[in-house]
Amino acid sequence: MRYLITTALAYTNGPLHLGHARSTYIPADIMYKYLKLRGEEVIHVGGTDNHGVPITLTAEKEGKNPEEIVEKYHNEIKEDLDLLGVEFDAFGKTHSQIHIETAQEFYLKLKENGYIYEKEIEQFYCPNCKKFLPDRYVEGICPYCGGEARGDHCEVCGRHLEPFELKEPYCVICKGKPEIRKTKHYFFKLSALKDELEEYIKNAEEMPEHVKNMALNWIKELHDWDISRDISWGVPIPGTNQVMYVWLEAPIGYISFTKMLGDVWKKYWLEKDTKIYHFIGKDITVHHAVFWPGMLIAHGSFNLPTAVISGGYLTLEGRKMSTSKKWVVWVKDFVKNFDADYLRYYLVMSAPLFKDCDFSFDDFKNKINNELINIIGNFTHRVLTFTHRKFKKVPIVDEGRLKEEDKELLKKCEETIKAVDKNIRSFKFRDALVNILHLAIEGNSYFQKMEPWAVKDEERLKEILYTCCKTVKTLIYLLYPYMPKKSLALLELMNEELDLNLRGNELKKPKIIFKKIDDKKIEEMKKKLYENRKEEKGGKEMEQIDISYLEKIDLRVGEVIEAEDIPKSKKLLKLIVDLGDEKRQIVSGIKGYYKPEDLVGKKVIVVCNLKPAKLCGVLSEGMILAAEDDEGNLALLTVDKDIKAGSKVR
Ligand code: B3M
Ligand code: ZN
Repeated sequence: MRYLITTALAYTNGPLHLGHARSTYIPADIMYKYLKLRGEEVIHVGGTDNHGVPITLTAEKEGKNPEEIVEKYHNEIKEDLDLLGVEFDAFGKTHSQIHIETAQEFYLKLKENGYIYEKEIEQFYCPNCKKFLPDRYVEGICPYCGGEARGDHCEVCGRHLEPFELKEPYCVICKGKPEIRKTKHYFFKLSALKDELEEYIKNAEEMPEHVKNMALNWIKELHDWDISRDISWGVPIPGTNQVMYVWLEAPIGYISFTKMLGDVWKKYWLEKDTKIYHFIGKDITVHHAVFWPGMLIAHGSFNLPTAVISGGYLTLEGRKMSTSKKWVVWVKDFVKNFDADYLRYYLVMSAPLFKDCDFSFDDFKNKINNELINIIGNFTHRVLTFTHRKFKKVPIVDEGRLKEEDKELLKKCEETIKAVDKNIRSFKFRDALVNILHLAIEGNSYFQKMEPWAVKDEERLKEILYTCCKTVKTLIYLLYPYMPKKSLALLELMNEELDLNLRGNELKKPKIIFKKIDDKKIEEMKKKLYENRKEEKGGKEMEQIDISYLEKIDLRVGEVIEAEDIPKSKKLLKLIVDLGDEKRQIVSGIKGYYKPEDLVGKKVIVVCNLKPAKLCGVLSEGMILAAEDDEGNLALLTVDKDIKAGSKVR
């Protein structure tokens, strides 16, 4: 059996953050290093995704051309991966000759096999810029909530939009008014592949259950796929002046980049007895478990994925990560302060790969200091220093002579090797790491129980330390895929090779391999992160005001006497509020948090002198106050004992 491991091709529109590392690259690298360690034929192929709207938008934002952006971030991404210790046999770019040719050949084969057809569609066109505008190049007013919206999505009410639904659309490049034009697009007949795809998914034995379920759900409603774009940045569709939709060509990169290795690429993509494992983040599961196998089936020559391993999301300090809100930790900033191996350990140990998990600096510090260092670090250090002091080298003894308790620990080593093998091969990276940790716990208690410092009989002492060293060697071997640098550093102290044998070599002078995490660095990184957040929230610290400023705001207690839904809007409710001497109509963005009927009778706090405005076409004469937290919870401000409607708030 041979194995091809691939990792999702990162968009070259920014460097890597901890989320990328956790969902995709670290688990893939563990799999790769492990299989290699076991002597399997395995390669890891990856690279970057250079086409598509995210790239051109970034280029425009940074005032550069797309090539420059691609070059810059391709290199940064590769450096980030090196810093993490992630190794590749081939690392390519989709903006490269080999990829463009491979993608075009692939496309022509789809066409030859009858899976491509033409259809006329309508698209926005900017007469000023003389180009068709992809969805994200058009902005305007959301027809549902009146907020500012992008061509495909309204940020205010969160709805998905079709570009033609936008009111007052404008071109994001020149702000001009686009027109609607007809254009001929190419479609991939995905819907024709339903049965084949279903059979493939059902029979994919190693496909994780949650991926299977997601894929089978998607297959129920398969639509054909518009695969052409009227832009110039991308892989040209042969015989047209359009380029391929980025999701058609990007996965072909897995093949193109394998070709960088020469003729062996054929073994992986064309010959039997190959397992293909795609490691990805869970948001692109359907692309890898449905669209991509669909393309491969339609093409007809290549091996299909054996498994799509989709890692869960990583939140940061309990909140969703967001690069635009600067709520993010970049790989390169992190490894400036902490060992990459500690990150690898922590991200695996925090949660099973398929579950979402949280990164918190304090938890990171605690797990590393109390678990990794206190257990694994402590055991390996004690054994190596003690053995060095006593014998200068690993004493080799006849295993047949060992005592029951020694044999028991050695048996535990064997069992751990088996358990780790089973777990890693079924993508249970955390379970395998727990197996390893348990072996170290057993090792520690054996050391404690045997009290080697009190053993006078030299032969017995040799047996005990042999057993300990063998356990340390097993730990080093099994830890290597998880923490390659630490593992090699321990190996160096043992003067040993990366295998399961003990040679009785001279030990090097012991030193501490697992150093505790520095509190100061944790505090520094946390401070930096939270400062970004402050900046994001209100620029600098909020300005101080005096009381007269507050007096300008007419705050009063109002009683909600009517509340009704505004069906067109996802967020808004229409309220009639009694202010004692008058009644006002107020539109409030609290739909989803309160049912209209539950609002009636509530006393709320109203800003009465706010300029009237129309929201979603409905007049609003004031605003009611509510508190909102970062997790999206919302609560209305109210009075804590009954008081007349109209009472002033001061
Ligand atoms: N470039 C990145 C993402 O959506 C995307 C992956 C392509 S893999 C073929 O996460
Ligand atoms: Zn324009």
